Amino acid sequence: MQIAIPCMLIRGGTSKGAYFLSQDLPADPTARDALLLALMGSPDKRQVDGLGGAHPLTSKVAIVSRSTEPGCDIDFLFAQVGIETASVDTTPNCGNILAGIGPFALARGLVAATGAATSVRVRTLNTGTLADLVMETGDGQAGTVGQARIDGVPGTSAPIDISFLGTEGSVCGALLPTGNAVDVVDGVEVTLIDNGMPVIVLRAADVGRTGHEPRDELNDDAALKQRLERIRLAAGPLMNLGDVSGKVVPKIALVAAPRAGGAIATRSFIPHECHASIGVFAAVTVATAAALPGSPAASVVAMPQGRERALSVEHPTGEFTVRLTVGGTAERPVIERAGLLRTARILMDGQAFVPERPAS
Ligand code: NQM
Repeated sequence: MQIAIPCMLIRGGTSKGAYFLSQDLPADPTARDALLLALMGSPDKRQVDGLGGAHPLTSKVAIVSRSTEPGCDIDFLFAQVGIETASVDTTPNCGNILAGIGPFALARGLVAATGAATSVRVRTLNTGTLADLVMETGDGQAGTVGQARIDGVPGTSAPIDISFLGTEGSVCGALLPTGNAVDVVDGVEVTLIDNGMPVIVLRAADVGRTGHEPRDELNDDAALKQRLERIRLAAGPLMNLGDVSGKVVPKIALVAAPRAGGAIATRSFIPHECHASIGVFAAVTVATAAALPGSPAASVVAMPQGRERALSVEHPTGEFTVRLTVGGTAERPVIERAGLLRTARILMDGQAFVPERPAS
């Protein structure tokens, strides 16, 4: 016998995931995680017996419900499902999968369209972070067609405008968990920072790379990966994350001077594979690091000035523009608001099947 569970597959930004109503999954986290592993086909390098796409960007799950928080519409729990490991990590946020939450909530009747545009406030349960998603709903639908484009996704599709509220210290408890804009870890200057995602930001040049290498070259660079993992394991406890050997955070961002008219070039690791573009919260966090005087990122950024800044973050497949509202002082800038454009598209709505008793 197989169990059928209502499921949507949605591309959110540059990621893709399986979206579920929380009421359709077990409430007990252990039973839920066992079910998610079976649904995604993990552990298996190819995830051939499940819905996962055999890559960290396509092995993601969203668990969604009406919010229990006054003033919020939707609660969203993000889960990063291991591919070759039987792991389900709910530690970090995911801003790309977040982009698909609006269309999912609308399609499942958790929110109603309010005219040409509909705004949905989503609480990400992983960290308590809030985000406002604005979708085009002139035809009563969202996440189907549209004219917006983002680098890393072919063609155009439905725009989802996202504004974040209160992302500082989402997982680490503070924007700068060590209190410093610069620390030295394993002999390298880094910024240990969390503005929605724990990230170690360092100059690519400081680990002997340009920061402009193609993604495949970096993915084949075993010596670099070893070096970055050493830095990551040493940084984990400094970032209040403890032993991070089994965790997907912190991520790592190599930064360099821009080459394509943007503000800063990035190659990010999530954390063991080089990202095809850059994660949403990772981009916000790198942009935030670049605004900190004296930081490694500040030394390479071409920083726009003013209170409202559009910062173009270059990545292996193009660029990602982060809108920052910057307050505070020149010495101690404060990012009051971060916004950005994503797109999303509903790919499938149906039932996912898992064996009643998964084979051991
Ligand atoms: O940083 C990749 C992605 C992400 C996460 C990752 C993300 C974010 O591109 O907000 O979106 O860091 O594993 O989906």
